[in-house]
Amino acid sequence: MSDVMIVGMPRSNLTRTVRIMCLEKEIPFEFTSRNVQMPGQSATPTVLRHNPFGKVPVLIHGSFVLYETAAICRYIDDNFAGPRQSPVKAEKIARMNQWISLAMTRLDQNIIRKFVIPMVFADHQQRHDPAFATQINQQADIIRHDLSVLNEAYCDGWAVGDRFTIPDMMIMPMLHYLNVMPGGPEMLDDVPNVLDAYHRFKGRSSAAQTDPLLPEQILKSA
Ligand SMILES: N[C@@H](CCC(=O)N[C@@H](CS)C(=O)NCC(=O)O)C(=O)O
Repeated sequence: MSDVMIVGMPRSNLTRTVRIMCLEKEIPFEFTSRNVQMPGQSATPTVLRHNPFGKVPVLIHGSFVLYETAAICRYIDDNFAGPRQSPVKAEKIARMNQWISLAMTRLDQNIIRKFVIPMVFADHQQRHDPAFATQINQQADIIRHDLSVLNEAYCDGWAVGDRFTIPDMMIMPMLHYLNVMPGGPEMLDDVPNVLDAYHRFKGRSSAAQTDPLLPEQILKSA
């Protein structure tokens, strides 16, 4: 039995990030969704016991409990043997930290929390409300802007040069969701460097092993 446990939801993009991290680092781990809330529901006592903010993923390593995706990824990279998932040179480390920060504070909000989740959970009435459509269209414009910035960053293959590192583990699962939303594939078609990285990500074993198996398109139209 492994002494590393990831607590999360199979379809949570951030839970997927830390599972990918463990796989890329080649460390054995267990993944559990037991007693974790369903999406959109209140945090369960189990999750709250591990994380007072009620969010997943949570890492349990022996008696050490850690929450926040970025902190978990850095902890795994720094404390386990296995292939290093971060660069070595100071400038590249700084660049990696810049993208980790942006992925967690901006991209996750703009793509997942303000675009994917509202569309997936909108009821029939909301979906036919012009104000909702306006809000989603405005959000799509923000995402297009963010993707155009990412496209420059991905000019050498990944967010930080030619190696798959921690920010890619954060960003690629977000793009997986974007790609199954109405208009998502078109947004990705406009950013060839990002699209190419996304295709290469899908070819990785860590991506295949954590695939949330989404339908090809979650919604027919917004
Ligand atoms: N800042 C947290 C955010 C975690 C987060 O938002 N997790 C989502 C799943 S991807 C969650 O727990 N949602 C369930 C809920 O809000 O009840 C991190 O980086 O780990």
